Amino acid sequence: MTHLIAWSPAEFEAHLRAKECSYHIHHPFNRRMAAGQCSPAQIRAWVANRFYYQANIPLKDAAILSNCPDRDTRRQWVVRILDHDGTDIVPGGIEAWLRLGQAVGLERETLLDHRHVLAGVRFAVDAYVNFGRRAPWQEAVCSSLTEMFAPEIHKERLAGWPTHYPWIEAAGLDYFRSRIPLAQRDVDHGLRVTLDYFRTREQQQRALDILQFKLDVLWSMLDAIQHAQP
Ligand code: AHQ
Repeated sequence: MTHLIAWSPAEFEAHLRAKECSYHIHHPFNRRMAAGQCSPAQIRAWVANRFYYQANIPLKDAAILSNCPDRDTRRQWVVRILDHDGTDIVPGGIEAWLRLGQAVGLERETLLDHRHVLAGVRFAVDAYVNFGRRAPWQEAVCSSLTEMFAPEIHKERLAGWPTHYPWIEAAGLDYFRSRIPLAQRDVDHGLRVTLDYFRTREQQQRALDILQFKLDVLWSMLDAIQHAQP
């Protein structure tokens, strides 16, 4: 086997970022949603199914914490759980998503009991959480790097939904607004861990494969939601 030379950190990051082409912003369902072509029922289905993903992020992040022996990394990673679960002072992302649910006409209980979650969405999200539990913690950190591309999709929703979906109360979009700085903070940390841990060219290719797995998780969720469209 020919011995491949490892990419420099800058080259490695560029290869990671080149996977943007597989990001779910390009999925046909998201293109239709961004163009204002979704019915209220289709928006509600998306919100209810994405809540299963949101509610599972803290479980995935707690699994990474439990696998990570490095105190400094844990001190940086633990904030992700509080960002979603909230504290006595800030309600957090899960509460903000429940607010989005209310803004599109979904009662809290119908999100919290996951009654609308599709088999394909549950399968994809559970695959992600189980990867977080079983993979080396550095690999699980690498899988979160789809958030390199998240600010763009949040900005797309904030720019388009008020015009395309005026029936959705503006406060419901607060979650998207809140994630933009948090995503950028999280990606800075996740990239430092990833660029430091995956050193050889074979390891760097493993990182690209892990990122593709997570891109497929997000893409599969929209496949399931699109397929179930009334
Ligand atoms: O709201 C999102 C979020 O909190 C996270 C955490 C991160 C992870 O740990 O995998 N990924 C992620 C994402 C969020 N929102 C998605 C969206 O489209 O609104 C994007 C998703 C991501 O890009 O991974």
